[in-house]
Amino acid sequence: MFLRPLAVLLVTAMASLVTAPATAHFLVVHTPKTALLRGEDLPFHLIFTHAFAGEPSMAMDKPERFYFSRRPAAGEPSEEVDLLPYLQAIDWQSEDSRVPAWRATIPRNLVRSLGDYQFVVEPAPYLEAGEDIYIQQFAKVMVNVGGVPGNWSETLGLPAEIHALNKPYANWTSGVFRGVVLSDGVPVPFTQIEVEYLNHALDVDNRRFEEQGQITAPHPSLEAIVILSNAQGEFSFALPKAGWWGFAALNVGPTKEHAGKPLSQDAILWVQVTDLPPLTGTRP
Ligand SMILES: [Cu+2]
Repeated sequence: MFLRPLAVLLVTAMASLVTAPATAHFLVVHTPKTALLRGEDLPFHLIFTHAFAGEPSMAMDKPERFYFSRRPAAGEPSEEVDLLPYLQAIDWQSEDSRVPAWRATIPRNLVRSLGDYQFVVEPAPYLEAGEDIYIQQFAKVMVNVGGVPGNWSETLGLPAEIHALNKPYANWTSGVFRGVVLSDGVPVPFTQIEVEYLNHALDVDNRRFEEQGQITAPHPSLEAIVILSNAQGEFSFALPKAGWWGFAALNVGPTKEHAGKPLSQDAILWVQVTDLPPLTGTRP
């Protein structure tokens, strides 16, 4: 009886080592624009990588689920639209080799209606051979069409999920983003969240990240910034730079084992940040 809790403790300790800043795996779910004026074809890339460093990337199996959730009309329950048929396998440059990744073009007729679209990727568990553990990152990106509000503030019942308290597509640089870490819908207090900037632009034609990152971090703790949720499972983070910021709550999902090995079910949320444009007019 003593061995098992000890083993769990050891596994937890090892998991925190695995997820130390310099080695933070991150499922990047990228589409160029999340605040749209009208429906248009939406290109997506799904890459299991290291968001700040841009490498190495890991081989990604076909996701178990890829869909969006939207509310057809005010007052109606949200519904899911399966997007798996749009996924295409690609190879993505990772150091000196190429690894499986995914792309999709979501046709504009699926995103014609005004309102919010919560895009979700539920990947298959990934075996991190170096640590002999599985990682499964439930990732969300939200798109809005036309500025009409929708279901952005709804949770979707994922095993590991970040509940957005701000619209992830409507953030000025320096604004504060807030969220709640959930495990099967229940807030997780004092849990670790990694915050990473998508530091390398996607070169989609050559299926690689651009070599030159935008930020050179003077210290590893500024590459993957680690914050904790508070006693209510909430966190906040001031967004210092335009672009994409990823939030990853690690090992919060309820399922802790897969195929006889430890499983880390992580929650990912991507937030797009916009610079304030040059000011015009007279100050009120
Ligand atoms: Cu890693």
